[in-house]
Amino acid sequence: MSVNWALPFNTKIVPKSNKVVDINTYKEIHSTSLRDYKGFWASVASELDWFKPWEKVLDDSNPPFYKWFVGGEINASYLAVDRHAKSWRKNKVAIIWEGEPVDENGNPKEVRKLTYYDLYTEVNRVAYILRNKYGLKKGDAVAIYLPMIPELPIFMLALARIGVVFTVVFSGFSADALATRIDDAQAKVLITADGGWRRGKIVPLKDIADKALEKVSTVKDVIVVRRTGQKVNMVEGRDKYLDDVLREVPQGVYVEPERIKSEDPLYILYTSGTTGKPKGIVHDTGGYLTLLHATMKWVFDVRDDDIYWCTADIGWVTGHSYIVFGPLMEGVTEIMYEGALDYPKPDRWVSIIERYGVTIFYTSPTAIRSFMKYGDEWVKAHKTDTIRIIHSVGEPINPEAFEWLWKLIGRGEVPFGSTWWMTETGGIMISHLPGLYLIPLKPGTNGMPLPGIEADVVDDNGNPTKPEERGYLVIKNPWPGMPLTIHRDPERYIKIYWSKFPGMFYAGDYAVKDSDGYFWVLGRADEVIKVAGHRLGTYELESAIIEHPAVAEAAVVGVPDPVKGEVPVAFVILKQGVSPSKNLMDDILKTVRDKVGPIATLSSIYFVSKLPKTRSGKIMRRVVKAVITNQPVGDITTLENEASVEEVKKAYEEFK
Ligand code: 6R9
Repeated sequence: MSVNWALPFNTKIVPKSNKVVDINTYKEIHSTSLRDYKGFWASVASELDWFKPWEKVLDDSNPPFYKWFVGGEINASYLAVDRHAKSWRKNKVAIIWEGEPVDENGNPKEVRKLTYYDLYTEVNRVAYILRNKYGLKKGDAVAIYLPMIPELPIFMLALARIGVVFTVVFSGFSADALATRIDDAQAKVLITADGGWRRGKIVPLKDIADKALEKVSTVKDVIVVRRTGQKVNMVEGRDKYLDDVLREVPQGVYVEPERIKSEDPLYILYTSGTTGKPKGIVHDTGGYLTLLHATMKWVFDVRDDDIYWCTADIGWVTGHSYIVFGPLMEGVTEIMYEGALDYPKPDRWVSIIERYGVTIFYTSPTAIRSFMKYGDEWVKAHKTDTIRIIHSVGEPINPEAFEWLWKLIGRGEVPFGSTWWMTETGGIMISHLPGLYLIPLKPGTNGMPLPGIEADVVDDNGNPTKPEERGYLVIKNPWPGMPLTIHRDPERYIKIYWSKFPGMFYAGDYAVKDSDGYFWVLGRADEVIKVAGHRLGTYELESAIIEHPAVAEAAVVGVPDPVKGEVPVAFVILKQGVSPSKNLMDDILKTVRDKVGPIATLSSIYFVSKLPKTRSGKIMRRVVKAVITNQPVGDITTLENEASVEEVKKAYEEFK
């Protein structure tokens, strides 16, 4: 294959597809959908199976606490399993799962294939114990801390079935992070596993969970899934293995799915923000499922003969929406894997594509850049011509990474988009739409807002920016899938998202619209960083550093990284009398890993004696970041101590 690299900037690519339209046609379709966006979304929602139809499409009497499809009754578990189990899809494979350990030939030792009927049976069995043995009911909350095994979606669906709100905590978070989330959600039961496999090692989830449970008082019962099989501490009367509990379940149990009100919560997912502890984003049921249904069709164009693969972890929103609820609701066959994409060999990901004949591939720019680093040969050794659609998510995609994957596995012809959305939006908002109308692609862009979604880029005063001018990304209309609130903190919900620009949802991202009207999301405008696509608050990392007894103050900023997009670096002021050392550095790194989790590894620590601050004493991270990335520092009239700028620069350059 001869590859013509480096497409010029802003190249328009017309993929092979019968859905291609020009941008003006799309703009017309889009503005028509907005003329009556409530009616538009109502027509999408009517494609779902409701137990009872809604009385009102949108209750907007108390903004920004919007309620979609009020009066309607629905159940996510019913949509994801019962419907298929009762149809011709009964014996269709829902989930193909492979574990991490491999045999001497490099093939996965464990592969589980669950049909829709298997999934239906398991969800009912688990729902039965949750309701009958543990007494869980509507209004209760449960926390889930599991690795990527089929029991994770099974528990999520079982809880949704009986109307119990759950919060999934990513298995790369620490005991402290788990405890904070359990406590905020007031979870009564914790679902975990003995461990999970990651890069040849066992992540000791039960041990971590035990530490978390020392700090919280709400959890009365713990259910442990046996995965890795090592001995773990089981607390009498509190902890039980799932297989032991399931043994008591009568054969063929059926748990009637609860009739959930559309505006009732489905789950809480914690995410990082500018300041303070992580926020519990609460998603509703009817609106959320409507957006997922639309995006599965428009963005992924799923069909019954597809093998769909979203490489995210279910611990993040991408996994909730596009591994669990979206694909299963649509009845697709999907891949789920444990471990890493490049372990034990750099080509694990392409070997999965080849082994199962993946047709739709949804991944992240960080993953693509890490594959690139290993070289093309690993990819070329595998058959990937089943691929027909690619999308990426989590961070801006650089044109080089786009082009590399598009040419190597997309044969330079398949639709390939970068879907913009966030935990708060519930599902995809800005994207190319291979299943609906496809505008020409451009490497690096996000494309256009979906029909029914009024997104825009505005300046500091909330006015639309001119083409190519940087501004803030906002959403101007309510949309199905929007948050209900921040759990136990509605004031914060208003303040963070709805106060910067009255009447508009502020996403916290910088973006531009180009002269064709395409959206390009550039990155966060706040103190959030995306490390390998994972969302972290610099504030959380700083709070962890400050817990170290030798540290007086700390500022964390994200700096560009060729693979991970961004990595966190810390500038630390030590307490009087403490001198910097390599040991101290390692010790601070360990503190952060213990407090937040292995995903929060600082890439470097620089010791300084002062940090740029405002006269009121606030650390100016913006200035720190500008200095070390060689950008103009901008307005520093509020800076209290100019010498600090030089010091940060010096510390960074000396140790770089
Ligand atoms: C789904 C998810 C949200 C933040 C968001 C933005 C960044 C996500 C992107 C993207 C550019 C894309 N982001 N997708 N930036 N292009 N296609 O990632 O949710 O973890 O809440 O992060 O991720 O900065 O604000 P979440």
